[in-house]
Amino acid sequence: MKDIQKNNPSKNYSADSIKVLKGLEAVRKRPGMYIGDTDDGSGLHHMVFEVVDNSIDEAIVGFCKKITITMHKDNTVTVEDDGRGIPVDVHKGEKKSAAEVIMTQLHSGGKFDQNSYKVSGGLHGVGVSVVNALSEKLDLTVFRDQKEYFISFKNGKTVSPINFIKKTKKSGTKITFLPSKDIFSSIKFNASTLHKKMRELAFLNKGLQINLIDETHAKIKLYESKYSGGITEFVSFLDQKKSILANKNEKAAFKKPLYLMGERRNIIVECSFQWNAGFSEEVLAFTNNIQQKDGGTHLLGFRSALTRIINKYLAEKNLAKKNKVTVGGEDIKEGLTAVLSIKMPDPKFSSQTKDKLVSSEIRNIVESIISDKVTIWFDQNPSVLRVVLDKVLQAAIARDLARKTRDSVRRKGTLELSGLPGKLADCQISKMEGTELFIVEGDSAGGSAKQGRTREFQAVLPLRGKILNTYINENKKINGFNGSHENRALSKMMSSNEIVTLINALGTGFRNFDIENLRYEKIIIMTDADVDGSHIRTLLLTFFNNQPFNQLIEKGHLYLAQPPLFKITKGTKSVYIKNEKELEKYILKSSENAVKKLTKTALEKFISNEKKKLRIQRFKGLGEMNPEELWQTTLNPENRTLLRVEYSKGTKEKSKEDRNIIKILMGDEVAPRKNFIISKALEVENLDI
Ligand code: 0RA
Repeated sequence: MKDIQKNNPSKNYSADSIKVLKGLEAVRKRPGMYIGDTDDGSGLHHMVFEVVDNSIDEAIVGFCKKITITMHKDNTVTVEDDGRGIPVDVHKGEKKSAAEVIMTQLHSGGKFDQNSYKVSGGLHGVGVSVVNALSEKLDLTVFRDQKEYFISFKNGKTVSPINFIKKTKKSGTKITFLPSKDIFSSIKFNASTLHKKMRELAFLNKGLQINLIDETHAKIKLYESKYSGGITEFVSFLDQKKSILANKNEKAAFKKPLYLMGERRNIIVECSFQWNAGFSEEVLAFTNNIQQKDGGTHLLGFRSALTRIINKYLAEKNLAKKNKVTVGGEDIKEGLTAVLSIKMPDPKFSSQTKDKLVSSEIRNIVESIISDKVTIWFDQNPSVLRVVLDKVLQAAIARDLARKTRDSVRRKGTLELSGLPGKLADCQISKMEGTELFIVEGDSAGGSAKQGRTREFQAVLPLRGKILNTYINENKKINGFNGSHENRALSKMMSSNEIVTLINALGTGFRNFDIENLRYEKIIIMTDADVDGSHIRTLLLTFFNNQPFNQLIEKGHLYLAQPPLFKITKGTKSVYIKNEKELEKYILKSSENAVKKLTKTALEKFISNEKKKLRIQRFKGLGEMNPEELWQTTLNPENRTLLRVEYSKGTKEKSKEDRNIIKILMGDEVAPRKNFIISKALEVENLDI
């Protein structure tokens, strides 16, 4: 407030500096134009706001500390302040006291004079004379120069000139008015409407005490508003309100909202903001204490400053690139609560209602003040910066995720009317019981499986290439503040189109995962018996190990198919063998008698001789099997072997040990994995490289 005082020439006020523009008849003829709607209550309440705004002007220039508004039983309202008091000296041209001129002439009063600039608000900036014109009765008491003066009006017309009443130590202005019943449909004031506005004004004018006394009921009510924290307290208040409305504790990102203030070219910019864990945005913009619900140039300046700064820090720390996202204004908005308040002479608005600020020079001024101050703030508070960057990144990641899901839904829609992924060859039975989904590697295996299956209860989903490693460290919680860990985890999974397709086929969903919606009883991973195949199997198992998909493991829905590795043909007869061990067993068994006589070393020689007699085919991939072979060996429930995926030692849930091994094998750290491999190297029997 003091800052304005320095530049404020109104201290040298004299009655001469008041310009007389026109009379009040126009106001009574078209009250709506000056005060707002006279039927819905808004105009009626603006009567009070208009008077209070004049007192606020006194507060802005540093002379008024307290404003009291009293609602009386007879519908009159009193607004009293402890400012300098309306001047009472005689206006030379008008031969009336300045107080009388101010109260009876439209557009008179210091604020319309360039020489006695004030940053006054007021809904229409029309001045107290409008209130006088629309009041059946108005009493003005001025406490100034140790004297008390009184003057009264009826429907805007002076009853008798201003009178000295008595000596006083008080200083200030007291206005009591009764709105005209000829003008307003109802003259009953609403305490909560007044209280809300008074609280807002108290937030916007740090340290100013505004009391509202409601005497209209048997029990007198007092509403006190005074905020030494100003707009910082306003932001905390709005944030709490948001939390209550959302019906959950949306924890704030940092302890106290950030606050900054700066002045450039006679324009004061004040701003405070905070992020919380919610999604909604609330940014209020004010010019000279009046809110612009449609924003304007000041808000544009604020937004571009914030977006620029945050992107600058993200780039410096290489964070956007690392997370493969681009951060935009909408990510910064998420969970943001802000109050932007500027005070400037002669603001330009797009309309009478002042809902949008259009003064063009303001954008750059606000942007540069906010950029400078917020940069300093972030540099001095690196921990706050970290939380902000993390929050914004999470929003960007989640947005990216939502887009991917949308795209996948769209793709689905264009490829198949059923809403299932296009690559899925679904089964015919619609109920879940007794059905199986084979997840196979590559299109050629997919082709064999699609032809070899029993269409009635078996579905086939071919995956193209390798899915990403979706290992997510479940013990890691990121500052516990916005569920960001889950977002990050999901986003990691969703970055693979193959997994989005898989989840769509499963039917469970992922954000609102529900195992009840699982579309198949058995989910069977069927990969080739080579290194790539085992790798893909590992990656799929890693995916199913993540929450919430691990419920499929816990409930026993996940299986591994056991396709054969060898086909042995002896004459016209063929047998399929799972692995090397089984192959040896087969050969030994087929020549059991001969074997009995062999010594251990000659053992091995025999096998290699027998092998030569047989035609042994090693399947390099499932694609090499014809559909009939695949059915006979791997798909047919009568012949096949399936391995059920379980957590170790028959436990339904993951043990600490399981967790640890999964972390070693799939986590980002290389060293523990290397140690594990070295320690197990000697146990390796079948190395396929
Ligand atoms: C014109 C000039 C000055 C003060 C005011 C009006 C004034 C108006 C209202 C209305 C309610 N309370 C008010 N307080 C002050 C400046 C007077 C000076 O320079 O001393």
